[in-house]
Amino acid sequence: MLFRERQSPYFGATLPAMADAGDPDPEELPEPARSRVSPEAIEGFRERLTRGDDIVDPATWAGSVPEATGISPRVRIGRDKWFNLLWLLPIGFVLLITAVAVAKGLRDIPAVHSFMERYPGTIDVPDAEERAGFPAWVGWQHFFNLFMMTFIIRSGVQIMTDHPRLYWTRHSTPGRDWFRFQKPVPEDPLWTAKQDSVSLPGQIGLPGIRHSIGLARWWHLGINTLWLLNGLIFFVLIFATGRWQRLVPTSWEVFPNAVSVLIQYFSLEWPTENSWAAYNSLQLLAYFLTVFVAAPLALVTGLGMSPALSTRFKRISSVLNIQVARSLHFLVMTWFLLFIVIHVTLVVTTELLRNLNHMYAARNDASWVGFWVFAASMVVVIVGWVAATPLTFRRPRLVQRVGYALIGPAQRLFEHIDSKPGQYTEEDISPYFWHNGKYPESDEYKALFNNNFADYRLRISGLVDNPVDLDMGQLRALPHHEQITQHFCIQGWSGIAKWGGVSMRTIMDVVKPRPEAKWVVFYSFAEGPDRGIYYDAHPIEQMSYHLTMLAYDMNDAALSFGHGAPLRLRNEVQLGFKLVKWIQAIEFVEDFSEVGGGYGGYNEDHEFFGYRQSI
Ligand SMILES: Nc1nc2c(c(=O)[nH]1)N[C@H]1C(S)=C(S)[C@@H](COP(=O)(O)O)O[C@H]1N2
Ligand SMILES: [Mo]
Repeated sequence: MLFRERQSPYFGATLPAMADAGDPDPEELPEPARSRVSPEAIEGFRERLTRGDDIVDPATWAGSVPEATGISPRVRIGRDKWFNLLWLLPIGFVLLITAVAVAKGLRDIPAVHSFMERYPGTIDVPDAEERAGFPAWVGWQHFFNLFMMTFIIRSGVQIMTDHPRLYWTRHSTPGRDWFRFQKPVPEDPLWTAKQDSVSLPGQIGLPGIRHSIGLARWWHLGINTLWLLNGLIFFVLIFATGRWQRLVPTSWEVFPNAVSVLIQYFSLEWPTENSWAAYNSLQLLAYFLTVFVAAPLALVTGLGMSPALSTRFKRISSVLNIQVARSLHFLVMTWFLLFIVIHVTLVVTTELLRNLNHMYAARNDASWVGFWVFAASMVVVIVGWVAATPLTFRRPRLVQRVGYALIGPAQRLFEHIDSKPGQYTEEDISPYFWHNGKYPESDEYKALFNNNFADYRLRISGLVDNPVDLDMGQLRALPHHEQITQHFCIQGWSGIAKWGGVSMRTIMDVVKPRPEAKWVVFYSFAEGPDRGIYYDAHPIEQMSYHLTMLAYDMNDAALSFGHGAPLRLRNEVQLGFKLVKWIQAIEFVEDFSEVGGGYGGYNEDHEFFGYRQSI
């Protein structure tokens, strides 16, 4: 098995946690190589960048990646049996029929009959009249919630298709996924996470096409900030007006009453409703769980996937690691979907007009007013639904800009986290580490590789006092820095590895950036999927973080071809795509607007990613 070979030689052995090599003393650094890098040499790299389009053409998207369909979702049972979830449809149908028969039978039993007389379904609250009815703000918030949910769920599913597997451990080991809608991972040793991604129909996914996670994330994270704001206003208002009492169970009797309602629903003799005044107990529990458990859990599990936060809040992330967070985030979405289906079914089948009047017209009668307001609001939802994907294709830069305006402040905040090493030990190293990206194909790279990088020179230039050319010997002679850290790919997989190399602090001590230098651009030997060399820009502030380094070793062996030989970047507050592999040059710049397409990196230019991705 290939991934066994890639294990650390120490894997499984218990070794003490590693200490940080500490800040090297600049005085002790070896004399930097005499520079042969002229600013022009670096300018040459810029000419080899490409700009990227301002529209999305599905035919040429992401290097003309062909559409790929997944398979029906499966859950793993035991070591390697997979249960196809489509079976839940017939099984669910049979269970439903059975439940109806059982519930009807139960009602004929005298004891059950008296139980249901005792617990009719709705708890009488003495002062319920004070809080009866639905003010207009509830209706508005309900509408905004529903409208935004359509985008959040569609883009969320889209994000998931970029790595269509779920795990309970941060190792993301093939075959250890508990859920997947993609075939088993092929034996191909250089199989990439991008190859593993699947497409969705454009009216389900947002935007649907394969590997469109950059755009999907703007929708997801951007709308999420608005959705959270809507939720926050809702919380403030329900507590300020005392209406929270309609949503929070305050007596244990809610449970027997909920059971009673369940029997009533399944026996098809439905409870008499008076939701204007109070919800029945089952409804109350469902709303309570949705508002006070599922919604906050969606936020917490969402943030649990952030590299910056996970590296900072070690305690929390040891339990809520990225894969647990991602799995729970998916289960929360499943809850929301189930809730929506059942909620809508019951609204329609229990006094539809009265229910619509409650939520859409703030009145308690059976007139058609609420229905027409609802119908108008549905037009807005449908237009939004249908327009979202075409709009994303026509105006991807707008989606990128608005998304960044909404979520950028949080991302910038989380980036100011300079975590110390020591979060993981050798025992934590992943047995399998996914590959990703487009491998270098140039003759120049092949020649260097075949010569074991004897002729390799890392060129560092730009706004520095001391531009240098460093060969592998010189790089290895610089103070050694090691860290065991977790990689967070934007697509959703993760893995822990031990990286050995040179701290970027050491590099900066050698090259001495000028005060004007604000960004550091890393150029690769490899091209991106749309041609033009792969590059990415990082804020200079993060170059002196403890966990920012150039790695030439991985798990105590020289970096392999697939993982970025001879040199790759690690900056642990950022997502994987910013960690350029096969580095050939580094340039210090004032800003990146003149570099490539001007968005801060290859994926930023070509696939509308953000240049800060700490979430
Ligand atoms: N030159 C280059 N570097 C790259 C990429 C790429 O396509 N080209 N992909 C990035 C992405 S998306 C990820 S997740 C990591 C993957 O690193 P790995 O293959 O070592 O896991 O490399 C990053 N660096
Ligand atoms: Mo990635």
